[in-house]
Amino acid sequence: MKRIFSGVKPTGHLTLGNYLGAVRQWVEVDQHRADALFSVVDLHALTVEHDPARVRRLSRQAATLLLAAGLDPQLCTVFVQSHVDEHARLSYLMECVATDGEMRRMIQYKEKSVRARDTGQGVRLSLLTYPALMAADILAYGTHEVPVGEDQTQHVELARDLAVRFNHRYGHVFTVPKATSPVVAARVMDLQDPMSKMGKSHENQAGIVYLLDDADTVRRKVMRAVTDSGREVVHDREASPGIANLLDLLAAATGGNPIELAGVYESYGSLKKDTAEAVVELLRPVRERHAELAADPGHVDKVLREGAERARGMARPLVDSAYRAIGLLPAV
Ligand code: AQP
Repeated sequence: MKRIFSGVKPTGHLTLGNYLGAVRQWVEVDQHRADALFSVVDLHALTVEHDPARVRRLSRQAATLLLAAGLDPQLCTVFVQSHVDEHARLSYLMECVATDGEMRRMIQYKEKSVRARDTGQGVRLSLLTYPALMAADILAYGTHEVPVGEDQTQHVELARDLAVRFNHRYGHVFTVPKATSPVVAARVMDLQDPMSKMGKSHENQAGIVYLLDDADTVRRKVMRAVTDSGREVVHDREASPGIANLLDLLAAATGGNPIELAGVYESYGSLKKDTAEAVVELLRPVRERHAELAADPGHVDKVLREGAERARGMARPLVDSAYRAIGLLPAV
C-alpha cells in the first residue's frame, strides 16, 4: 500500500494557507487512499528563537486542529514528531549524506538567516541543517508521496536526492518519495502582501487568516485585502496578484474555477464580500469541532500516544537498517 507522510510546524497558529495548501487534501483525499502519517513537526519549531511554553501550546493546538479538520485516527496516524526518536536518529545520517552546499541553497535558510541576523539573534545551526531532519521525517517511513503546498517542494526534492545517494552508496534502504500539491490554492498569498505567501509566523497578522479566527475577524481581513488600482476582475497573478489570490481563495472554498469566477464579478467589493463569506463557511465547522476537542484534552493525548506508538513501530526497523547499511555496529 502507498505510504504518505506530511506535517505542520508549530511556529504559529495554523493558517488558511496551511489548510488549503495541505491539511484539507490530507483529510479529503490522502487519509482515504493510502497508509498516511501526519505529524506536528515540533523539532522544526526550534530552529529560530522560540518560547518553550508557546511551542508546547501551539503543538497541542495544531494536533487538535488536525483532528478538528477531519483527520481520523482510525484511518491515519497522527502524532508529534519529538515523540518518535527515529526522526532525530535518522537526521544525523542524513547530515552525513548531504553536503553543506545543499543546505545553504534552501530558500528558507536564506530568508530566515537574514531575519535572524537583522534582529541580532544569531543564526541557529539547526536552521542550516533542518532539511536533513525533514528528509529523515519523510524517509523514515518508506514514504512514497508527500502532499505539501508548493513552498515545500524544494525540501522534498532534497529528500529524494539524499535517498538516491544513500541507496547508491550503501545499498537500497529508502523509498524515493515525490511531492504532490493541490491544483487550486497550492500557494495562498498574504492578504496584505499578495506577492508573499501567507505564512503563520509573519509579523503583520492583518494579511493572515488563522483557522481559529472568528467570523468577524475573517470578514474584516478579507474585506481589507490589498488589491491593485485597476477595476476589472481578472485572474492575472502578475498584474493583479491581490485579485488573483481572492479568486483562488473563493474557488478553493466553493469548488469553483478561479478563471471562470473572474467573469462573474464586476467589482472588487462584491468579490471580497463573497470570498469573505465563503471562507467563513469553510472554516466554521473546523472552529466548532476544535472547541469540542479542546474541551477534551485527554482524548487528544490518547490519539497522540497511540499515533506515536504506531509511527515508532513503522520507523524503527527502517532506521535500524539504515544504521547497519552505513557501517554502524548493531547493538547486541
Ligand atoms: N500560504 C500557503 N499556501 C499553500 N500551502 C501552504 N503551506 C504553508 N503555507 C502555505 C503548506 O502547509 C503545510 C504546513 O506548513 P508548515 O507548517 O510546514 O510551515 P511552512 O510551510 O513553513 O508555513 P508557514 O505557515 O509559512 O510557517 P513559517 O511562517 O513558520 O515558516 C506545508 O505543506 C506547506 O506547504
